Amino acid sequence: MSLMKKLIVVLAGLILIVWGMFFFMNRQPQTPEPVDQIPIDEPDTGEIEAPVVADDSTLPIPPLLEDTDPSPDRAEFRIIAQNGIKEFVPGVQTDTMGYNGNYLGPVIRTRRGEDVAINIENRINGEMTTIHWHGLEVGGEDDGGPHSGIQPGETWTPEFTIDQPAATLWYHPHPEYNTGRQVYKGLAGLFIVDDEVSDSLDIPKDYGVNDIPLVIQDKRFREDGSFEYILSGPDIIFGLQGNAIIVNGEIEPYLNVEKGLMRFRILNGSNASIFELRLDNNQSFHQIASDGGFLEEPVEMNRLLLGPSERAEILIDFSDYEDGERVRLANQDWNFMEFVVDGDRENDLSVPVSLAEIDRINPQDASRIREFVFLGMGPSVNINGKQFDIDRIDEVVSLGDTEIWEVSNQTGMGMMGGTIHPFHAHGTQFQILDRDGNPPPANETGWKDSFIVYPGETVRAIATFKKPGVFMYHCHILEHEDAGMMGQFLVE
Ligand SMILES: [Cu+2]
Repeated sequence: MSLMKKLIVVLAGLILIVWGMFFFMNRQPQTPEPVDQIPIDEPDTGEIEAPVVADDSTLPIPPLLEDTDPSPDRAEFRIIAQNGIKEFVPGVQTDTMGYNGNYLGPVIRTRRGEDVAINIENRINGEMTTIHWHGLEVGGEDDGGPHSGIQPGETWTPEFTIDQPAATLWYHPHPEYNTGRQVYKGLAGLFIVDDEVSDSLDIPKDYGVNDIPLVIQDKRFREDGSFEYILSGPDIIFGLQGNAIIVNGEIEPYLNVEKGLMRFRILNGSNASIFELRLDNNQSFHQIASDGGFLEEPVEMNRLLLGPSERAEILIDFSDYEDGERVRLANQDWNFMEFVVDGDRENDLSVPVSLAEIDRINPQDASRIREFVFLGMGPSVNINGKQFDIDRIDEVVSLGDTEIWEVSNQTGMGMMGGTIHPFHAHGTQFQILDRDGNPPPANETGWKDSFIVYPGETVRAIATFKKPGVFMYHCHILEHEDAGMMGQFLVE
């Protein structure tokens, strides 16, 4: 970067910091707010009003993508990234993007040990994209980071073997500077891995019936019911937060559920918002899986915190409800989805006592501790003092080594509390050792590829780096990532 550019970045950063300070006084950062709490004087985003919400919108279930290879050991899939138009509010059109459709994409479902080939064609008008398999343990060549650009009209075909436990992963674009916009417009989908453990567990497994994907995102709708990716000053600091929550692309939908145990595979697919999920009657539920697979045993909770890109599978028991009874899913006190109990459909499944064995990585096996420090604010966000440079490798890890990654968030230190940053690294799954020296909560004791780091906090996570190549580590607030809060590590 030239000196002039650096000066401009620093100056812009200072202006935004002052601006940001005013917003901190009026606004709880990081979780989206219902429309009626959004300050009416928020700049640059147009008039924000509640979109007209249809009260009869059912939850769309993303289709399972067809495997066109007849062999049981091999799968071949076809994905087309394309422009679309979607009416989130009836009669009002929003320009969107989707995979094989107008918004979001189908679910890619694979098995451990399977050889997979995926043909991804870019039909987006005049725009490069990439497709990253978030949470998948594959080599850097197939990972779909910023180096794997697919130009318009081109097709990219990564091939890899599924080599990890059953999990709910996802896929999304990862082009340099443009990830936030492409994801916001709708490019994202779930990637499910099955294995013998997921087969053998006595839990809801009927996809779309009692095993339900929930891709939860917030969008900032304008008064007319459309949305655009336009960043205001606070968005550059906090990331873009919406005034409506959509699930699988539908505003505040409802779902008929079995009178019994239901399984939900939840992805926080928002650009920047952290969700604190609960049922409106405070009924407890059980988390059974985190980002990279099943927990050892179910964790009972009545509030689930999920940062951008984090996943959780949960079981909710609806067996005590009457036919037609309604329970709402809320982000804090904001109900955004409704479950309607269908007394004609029952199951008698119960929450298992144990789920899966997880081989604990021994900290003694770590060859080194590597430090990552989140710093800066707004356009100056960085890791270890460096902003992303696609031509620079920041860290080199020996293939097969186990390392402890110590991630600390020193943004805004001594100023105003800083901002939360969710850390994500590609190509591997971590086990969290501790948060500020304390054991992680029970639902963070399984495999994790993304974890929230609070201002002032240090999280230590351990991983074995089994796949070679160049990978990204970054903040998963997409506006921060696009601003340069990202680095590269080479495993060789
Ligand atoms: Cu961040």
